[in-house]
Amino acid sequence: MASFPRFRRFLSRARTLRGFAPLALTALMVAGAAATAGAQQYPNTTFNFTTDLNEATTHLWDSLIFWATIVFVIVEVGILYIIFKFKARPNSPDPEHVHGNTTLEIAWTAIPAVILAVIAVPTVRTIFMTQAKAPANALQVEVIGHQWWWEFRYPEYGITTANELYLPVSRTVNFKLNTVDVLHAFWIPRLGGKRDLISNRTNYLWMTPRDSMTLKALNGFCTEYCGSSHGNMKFRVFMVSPEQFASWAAHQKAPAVFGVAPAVAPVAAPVTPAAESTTKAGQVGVALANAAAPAPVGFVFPREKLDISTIPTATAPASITFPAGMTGDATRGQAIYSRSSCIGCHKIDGNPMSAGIVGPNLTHLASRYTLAGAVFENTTDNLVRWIKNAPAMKPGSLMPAIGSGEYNPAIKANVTIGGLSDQQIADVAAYLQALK
Ligand code: HEC
Ligand SMILES: [Cu+2]
Repeated sequence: MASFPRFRRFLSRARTLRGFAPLALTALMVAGAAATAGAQQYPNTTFNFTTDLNEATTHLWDSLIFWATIVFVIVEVGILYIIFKFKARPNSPDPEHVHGNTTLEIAWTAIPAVILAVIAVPTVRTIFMTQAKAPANALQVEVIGHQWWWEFRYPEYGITTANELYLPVSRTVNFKLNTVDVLHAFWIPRLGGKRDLISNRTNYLWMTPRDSMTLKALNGFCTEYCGSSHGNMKFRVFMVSPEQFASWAAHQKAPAVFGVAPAVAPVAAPVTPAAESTTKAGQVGVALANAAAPAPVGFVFPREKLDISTIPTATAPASITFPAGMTGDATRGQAIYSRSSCIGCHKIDGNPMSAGIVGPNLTHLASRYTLAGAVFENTTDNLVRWIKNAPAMKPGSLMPAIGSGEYNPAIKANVTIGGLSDQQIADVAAYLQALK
């Protein structure tokens, strides 16, 4: 049995550790402060209470950590006690040899089994919750993974867009996850759990963002390695009020306004000569109004509300040169675009020539903040360079180099036939920038 003097020696040794107490306390306080500052300092932290989904998983995590910490402390104290108490000392006799101890063995099997069983209850409950079917009135958003960008469709609104997701707060959103090529995984850390996009299979993920998320800009990521630009396959999430969402959706749903022919006046029914002049005048008025009416631009997430972490910082490589200050002409650009390879890969609603589905839908490109998997800011400088040589901007990009004379890795040669001059690229960029 433990002799009392030995225990006192143990204690006196422990006392020499007292000097470290202030240090340990400081470390604890720093850790605590960091955890509190989490949301601002770590914009992509997952431990939030911003949706029902992450509330459930964060609670589960917190309670598991709580119980695990208690177990950890008990075990560590036990280990330290035994180390000090039973260590070999001068003249101590050989320890007693034992062969098994049924009571102990049952205890150290049963206790962990009970702990695991207890932990399993909230775990399984949370798993069932996150795997359940979404409520029927949820907002459906189809998420389609492409190497290396995201397609988002809102079937309820007839919208197809890319890399930037608008979500109304306080309505459940049900993501339907598919991929056109390899595996990807969809993750918006601030809103909760990630889920894989698997070939030939449909996965779902749903959550209800809280009101407090209104006007927050968040980051989204691909979290399943999917090839050379996996790290460049990001997206943005703009949390908005239901009214703002309705305004955004109404505008996104409408075709691009630039370059769309004014509505043709209906063939006039036979009219009496007296009425004719006014009718004609009215028709002319209508046609002019259509041609000149400023495009009603729907709600766009306000720039000043963008979190700093959602503004891309990547810059185009210096190898893609472009004459400074060269400006383009949107009308000319529309014509060039409409007879270039672009139309085979991109869709612009309102431009009947442009019906490709290989690349992102460009109908309202100018209402987006980012380009190419949210890797670049949507600026003129980046846009012209992207059109000129996308693969040099983003390794592996499935959009080919289009600038005349640029190296196109897809064909291991420089672009000749069909290549665009810098002026033509500036024109095309001006056209795309008119697609608000
Ligand atoms: C062979 C198909 C193909 C052709 C041709 C093509 N693109 Fe692309 N484009 C893509 C793909 C794929 C992407 C997505 C690349 C990525 O982000 O990895 C893309 C991305 C873009 C983007 C960024 C869109 C966004 O939302 O991030 C713009 C702008 C663009 N293309 C414009 C053009 C223009 C203008 C032309 C013609 C001069 C053109 N593209 C020709 C396939 C193509
Ligand atoms: Cu990926």
